[in-house]
Amino acid sequence: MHGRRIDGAGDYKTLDLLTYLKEKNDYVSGQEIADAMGISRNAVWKQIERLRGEGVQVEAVTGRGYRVADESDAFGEKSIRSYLHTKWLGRELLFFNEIDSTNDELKRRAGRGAKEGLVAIADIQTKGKGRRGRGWETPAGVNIAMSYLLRPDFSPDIAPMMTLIMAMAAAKGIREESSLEVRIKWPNDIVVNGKKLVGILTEMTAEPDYIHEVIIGTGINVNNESFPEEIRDTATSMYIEGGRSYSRAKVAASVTDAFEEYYETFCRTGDLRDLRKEYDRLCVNTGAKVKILDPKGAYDATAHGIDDKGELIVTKDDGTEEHIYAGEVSVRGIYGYV
Ligand code: BT5
Repeated sequence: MHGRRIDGAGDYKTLDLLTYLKEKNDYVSGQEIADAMGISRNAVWKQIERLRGEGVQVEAVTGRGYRVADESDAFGEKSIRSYLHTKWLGRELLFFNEIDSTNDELKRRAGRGAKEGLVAIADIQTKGKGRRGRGWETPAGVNIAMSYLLRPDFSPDIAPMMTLIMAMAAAKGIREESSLEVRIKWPNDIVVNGKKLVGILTEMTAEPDYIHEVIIGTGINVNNESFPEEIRDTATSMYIEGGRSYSRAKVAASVTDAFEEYYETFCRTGDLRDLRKEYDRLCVNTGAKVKILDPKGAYDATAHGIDDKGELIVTKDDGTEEHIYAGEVSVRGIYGYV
């Protein structure tokens, strides 16, 4: 159904040096690396320099060889790849120290025929985008800005469901790498302690009945120690909530692993029937009182979770049931920012 590239994982010659060094977990001589990977000593040295450029601390001891000392701060193509377990998503992975917006970069590449599964990740975004023309802060050295290029074989009305799947993947990946109680605020914000940790922006190019591409962009606040004045009360980071720093490479890889798995489940049916339960479990609105900000007038209701299309099922105080598609939903008394 999808034009996916499924790469074999095991070819030693293309195996990442970082993965190799981590598996060895001890000093390995330059010659041994060169033999194992089928490359020259000079190429080994160049790859080690690249890893160091990504922030991986590679120790070199005369007579013993190389060893990975510390990679917790590393964030780059090699370090992310070394944690990634996907079959097709991110097998082609672009890393940028600085870019305008990872969504915009994928849009440019999609226009030139880039394939489904391409992932772009950046350290800094100079024009990070939020929804409806808003901006997204992506300062140096602390955030993950990550976008996926997808070409689903479904009608364009599935796009909102893909955003919900992204929210699930972000929540799952972050939970796997931390003990943080992250929750989804329907439809797609990720919150901890009532503050926003992750933002998602889905953009689609489509004909009325055919999708050219869907680009899903995710911004994750990982190691931010503080935020600009305007968002200080509403934004948070894994560092602020967890009291320690986290490996951005690991978080990015875990989220991407989770997305591929959820997305494949979604593709089997073209809706969320097999993911609803999991979504509801992660969603902070399930069972909670919500205020529906309907353009025709706001009203109070109780949320029960999502339906197969990702719409929020609510009952009004008079007992009637509604399925909320568009419009904003706020949860009373829980969030500082709504
Ligand atoms: C979003 O918009 O939450 C979607 C953000 C998507 C960002 C990703 S990063 C990778 C990809 N490339 C892009 O260019 N974008 C995507 P929205 O719900 O409109 O929230 C934006 C609002 O959140 C802003 O107006 C600020 O008030 C606030 N904000 C800005 N930066 C923030 C941050 N880092 N953390 C929390 N809140 C932030």
